[in-house]
Amino acid sequence: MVRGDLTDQDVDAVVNAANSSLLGGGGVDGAVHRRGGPEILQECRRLRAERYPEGLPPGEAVATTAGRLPARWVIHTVGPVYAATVDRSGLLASCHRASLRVAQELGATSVAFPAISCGIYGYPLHLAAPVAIEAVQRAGADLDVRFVLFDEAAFDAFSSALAGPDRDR
Ligand code: AR6
Repeated sequence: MVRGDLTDQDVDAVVNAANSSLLGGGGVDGAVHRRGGPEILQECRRLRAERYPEGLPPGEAVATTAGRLPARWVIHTVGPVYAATVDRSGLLASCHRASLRVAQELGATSVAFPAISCGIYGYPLHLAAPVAIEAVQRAGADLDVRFVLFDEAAFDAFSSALAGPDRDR
């Protein structure tokens, strides 16, 4: 659990909170493409043409080079857009599981996640944090996993979720 910028992380793989188009956007996705450079977009375009003509579905993950980032790979995943009336936590958990699976296939030993869906996609931090943490814990992957939280609110929510529901007793 660290507070910081995903694009600074010196890990094998960083997970990007992308959208189905894989062609960039705002938030962490914008930062990844801006700092990683055009090589990432080039591979994303190829993935769209060859494997995902309709886009990457929410809950799935796919890797590209990390271009000029310190990491070796970017694992792009698409989180769910939050909706108060529909439980999309299964998709959010799936993003984490799928990203870890891709990381292991690549041979990565360390992975950094942002707070997927907690920005533009509107997922409340206190709901997303336990889902994300439990998904990673349950995956039981033999990897060094780090959550990189951009602001204090996100860091606090993820820290509380890691401490668990019994922390105040
Ligand atoms: N490092 C770490 N975390 C960051 C950074 C950064 N550089 N920048 C933002 N965050 P978001 P989403 C935090 O909106 O909700 C894009 O347009 C941010 O404060 O990046 O999954 C995509 O293309 C928040 O806590 O992702 C999609 O269209 C968290 O990262 C859409 O946004 C996620 O916020 C995806 O929305």
